[in-house]
Parts: sequence; structure tokens; C-alpha cells
Amino acid sequence: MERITTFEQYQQAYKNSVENPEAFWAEQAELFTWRRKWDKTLEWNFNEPDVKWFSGGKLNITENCLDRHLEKRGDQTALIWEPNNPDEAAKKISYKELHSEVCRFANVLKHNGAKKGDRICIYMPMVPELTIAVLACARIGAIHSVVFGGFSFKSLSDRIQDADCNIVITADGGFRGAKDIPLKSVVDEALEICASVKKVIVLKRTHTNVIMKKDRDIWWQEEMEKVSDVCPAETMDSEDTLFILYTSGSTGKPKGVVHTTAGYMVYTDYTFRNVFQYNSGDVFWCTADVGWITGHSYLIYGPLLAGAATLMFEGIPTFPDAGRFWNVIDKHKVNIFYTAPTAIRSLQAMGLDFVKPYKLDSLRVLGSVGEPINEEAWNWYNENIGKKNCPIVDTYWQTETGGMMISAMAGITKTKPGFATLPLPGIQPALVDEKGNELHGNNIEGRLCFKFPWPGIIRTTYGSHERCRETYFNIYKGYYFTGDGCRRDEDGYYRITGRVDDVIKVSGHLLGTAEIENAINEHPDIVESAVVGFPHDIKGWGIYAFVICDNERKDVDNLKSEIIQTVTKYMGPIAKPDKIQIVKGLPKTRSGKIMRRILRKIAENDLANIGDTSTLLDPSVVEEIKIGAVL
Ligand code: 7RM
Repeated sequence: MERITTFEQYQQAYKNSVENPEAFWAEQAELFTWRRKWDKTLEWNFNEPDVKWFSGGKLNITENCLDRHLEKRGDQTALIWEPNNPDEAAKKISYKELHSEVCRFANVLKHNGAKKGDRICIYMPMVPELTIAVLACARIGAIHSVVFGGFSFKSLSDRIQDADCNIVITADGGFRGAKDIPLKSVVDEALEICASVKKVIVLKRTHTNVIMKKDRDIWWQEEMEKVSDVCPAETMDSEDTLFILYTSGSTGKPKGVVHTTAGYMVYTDYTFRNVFQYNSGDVFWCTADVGWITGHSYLIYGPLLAGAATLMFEGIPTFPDAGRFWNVIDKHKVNIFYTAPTAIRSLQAMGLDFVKPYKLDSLRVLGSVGEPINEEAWNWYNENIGKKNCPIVDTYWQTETGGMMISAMAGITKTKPGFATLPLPGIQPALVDEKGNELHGNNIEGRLCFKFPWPGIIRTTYGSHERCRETYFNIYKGYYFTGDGCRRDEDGYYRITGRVDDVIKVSGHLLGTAEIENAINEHPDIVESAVVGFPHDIKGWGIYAFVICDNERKDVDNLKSEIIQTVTKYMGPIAKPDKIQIVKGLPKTRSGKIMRRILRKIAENDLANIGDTSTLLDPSVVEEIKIGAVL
């Protein structure tokens, strides 16, 4: 079966996937190239947790992304690259060429001591070499850990240390809009405290001056000259780790989400083809950075597994102007376009003059991901980009789920603005109350869990299995817990209502409030801080920081800009607070816990609903904070 094409087929597939999940997923797995067939389709236990898909199977995911396609579509485009600067030439790389480049870079890695199981950190701009580096790691069985290029040295060094990486792949710099991002110097700063790293491979991209450390730093382009493009793929077990990707949590320390080979492959391919209703020959564009899970699953792996042409864009939506996305769609005749609500809202705010010059008639399907899409943005996307002629798939999923979980299938599932709609085949959602009792029936609201494993599920958090158990599997016994609130309406449609923990989605980036607090606290004058989110028209959520300064600084404006600089330096520009309030005290309980509920209400300017403050150690701090609130 190529893919689902009618709603009845969806219902039938859903039914089969629940009644006999093993047969359902085994049928999907048959589509791939295996070196050895699996023995057991699924073994699982959510208490440990311990989930194994296709165990005993042997394969390499790059053979399925590349080699498998060479005979039929070797000369077809695999990767279209659109540079930041529209005056620079775009690139088209065929499956044959991508295969050759990946093999060549895999040899560079081996030549520099990389082995199966090693962790390799990739900190790169959005250039074809990023995709090549990711796939080259997978080719030799090394575990890639991509760190978003917008993170700064402390976030980078934390991630390198946690995964104990021995190689870093980076570039001299990257182009983003009118700015140059100095990647190599951030790496240098991070590595001052990372002893595990033995080699740094540096791509020349911006040709800015960088310091090359002797015996450690080598140039990508020079290394590629020294090796051949023949590199047989390493044989991997189904459950061998494919990659680690860090995600923010409620504590300050990001979690290294571990995905394994076969299940992730089967799941990203299945969801890509079915949700987007991919047709052979389609040009697909996912605007996410490869530093996030969306870039892993739907810019690299999903589309390449399906044999699609995947577009990678180096720049930003507003450079050289706010028509860039639409320009690129016309230029490359994009058929399926997948972006985030925050991008839609910011382009909507720039006005239709940036849309009008473009035809957009190649588009067939539109996607949304990363946060709830408000009705206004949904309608704008539908009317002005899709010309009321392209189904919109609002895809709900997480770093931990590997692929989409709740989503319409384009043109098949009836959509409602603001609803992710229905679970995909194989996905069994459960809404639970605060005690973990499942709520049955429709017209209910609760916390979103999943009660049965799917092939793309998180296997562990790197370095601490206990942390994985605690965070996702121990809060509600027998369930995987997402951290999201959710409503199921009278038609059984799902609407995500937002996070119920201390992480916020800011412009589509998931950030932990504790992580931002740690960065703020690096400022020498700050003794304590508390960060909460507040609703923001464009970003979804903005960052509101309450800070306690240990001396009477009179130059409040300077202090605030220093705090912003500190956060940018330690964590990255994506975590900059939008609002900073200097306070004398924070609302704490007698046991010393900050009552964030109160701070959230103040940040939202919902003073009437602050609620009970009688359990606070010093209720008077609330009055002081209310008076000084930044609105
Ligand atoms: C893919 C991704 C995960 C969190 C998740 C939600 C939120 C994602 C939607 C959404 C409403 C959506 N991975 N989220 N997609 N909320 N509707 N379609 O974003 O790990 O970075 O974030 O994002 O809160 O838990 S992520």
C-alpha cells in the first residue's frame, strides 16, 4: 500500500493499528531495505520504560535514505538549497551526488578517528553540508547530536559535555539575514571546558577569520580532498541509537532525547508520506532549522526516506524582505510547505503587499507545527497562501515522539482551525485528570498522554534512564505524558491548549524557564530570578523575567540591557527576556518554593485572578510586584 487516500481508509487503518499494532507496523517496515529481518516487532513496558521495535533487525538508515533510491531516481533532486542571499546561486543535489558526498564525509570522519557509537556534535548553519554531516554520522554508526546554531557557548558546552562528544563539526560562520553568526568562535569558547573533544572539523562558509587550533581543528574542504567516496554503510541493530537531540525541561538541565534506528525510520517515513499526502516528484519545504526535531524528521529523514526533493533554506523569512518565503515557493515550485504559526503571524503582520507579487500556484498542501495555531493565522494562511485550495495540516508532536502524533491527513481529514484533529494510525491518546484517571468520552479537557507505544517514541534520556522515567512515564502510571493540556470536542477532535509545566514555546522554540533563569543569574549583580511566559501576539509566548538585584543600582535601563546581553552570551538570542522587572522579593511559600502561578497572572496582566496568597511567606511582595509590573 502506497499510502492512505480516503477517510474510510484512515478509519480502517486506525482500527487495524489499535487491534493489531504489530501487524500494522510490520507491514510498514517491509517497505525498507534490511540486512537482516527483525525477530520480534514490539516488546514494551511503560514502567521501566523499555520499548523495543523490530528487535533483531539489522539495517542502516542511510542505505534507506540514499542507496535504496539510486537505481530508480539517482539523478532526481534530493536536496534543493536556497541560500540566505538571493543573489547567490541555489543548489540542486541529486540522490547520486548526495550519496557520494555523504560517503566521502563519512570517510573523513573515519579518517579522523570516529567509530560506531561515538557521539559527534554538529553545530552548523543551514547549508547542504549540515545534511551531509548528519547522514555521514548515521552511515558509520556514530550518534549525531545537532545543536541549534542560535544557541551560545554555555548551551553548546553543556550539550557537548552531557553527551561526551569527541568530535565537533562546525563552520567558520553562518549567514542569517543581514547578520553573520560567528559559529567557530562560539565553539572555541565552549571547548575551553570540554576535554572530551579531540577534533573540530570546520566548513568554510563565511570566509571570516577564525583561529585554527593546531592538531585539533581541520578544514572540511581540505579533508574531503583526501578521501574516496566509497563507504559501505555500517550494520546497525534496530535499537542502536541514531541520534541524541537536546530538549528543554522544567529543570535547568536540558534532556538528551535518544532516538533509535529502525522505529524512527519507519515512523518518520510513514507520517511524512501520509500526513502530507506526498506524491512522487513533489518538492517539499520544511522551514525548520535542523537544530530542532522538525528539521531532523521532516527536512532530512522523512523526505529522503520517501525519495522526495527536500528544500533547505539558509536564511530568515524577512530577508531581504517579508516576501522571501513566497518568492522561494515560486522559484522552486514548492508543492508542500511546512512552517510554524509564529512565522505565519509575523508575515501576516507585514501586510499582503509582500504576498501579492507571487503566484503560489505550485502549492498543494500546507502544514503547521510547533505551537497552537490561532484561528486568525489559520485563516490568513488558508486564504492568502493556500488560496482556499490547499488543505492545512496542523501537526501536533514533540522531540520525544520522533514524528507527528495528532494531525489531519491532507485533504482526507476534515479540518477545523485550531484543532490538530485526529490521532494518526498507531497513536492512542488518553486525556487524564490531575490524579491520572483517564477521562472517557467527548467534550472533555485533561492532560494529554499516550497509552501505547509507536515506533518513533523516545527510548531514554542520554546518561540517565531514571530521568526519562521520571519525566515522561512516572507522573501518570502506565502512560507516556506529554506535558500538554488538551481538549477533545464533541466530534472527538483534539485541540492542544498548551504546556502545563515550566517550559514555554517562544517563537516556536521550546525553552525551559529554569534554563533562562540560570543564564540571567550569571549576571554578577543578580541574586535570584524567576521567569514566566506571557501571551505574545507574534511569538506565541514572550519571556517575562522578575529579578532581584543585590545592590541598589540606579541605572535600571543599563542593568536591563546587561541582563539581555548576559542571556544572549550564555544561552543565545532566542532566550532574551522581552520584559524585565527588578523586584525586592519573589512570592515564596514557607518551604521556599516560588509560586509561579502568581507571577504568571501578573505577567498576563490578569491581576483580578491572582488567587490566594495567604500561604506565602511574605504576601506583601505581591503588592510591590503588582505596582511595578511591566505591561
Ligand atoms: C515538533 C515540536 C513540543 C511542544 C509540544 C506542544 C507544542 C507542537 C503543536 C504544539 C499545539 C501543535 N517539538 N506543539 N506542535 N502545540 N499544536 N500542532 O515542536 O519538542 O520542540 O515542542 O510544542 O506544547 O509539547 S518540540
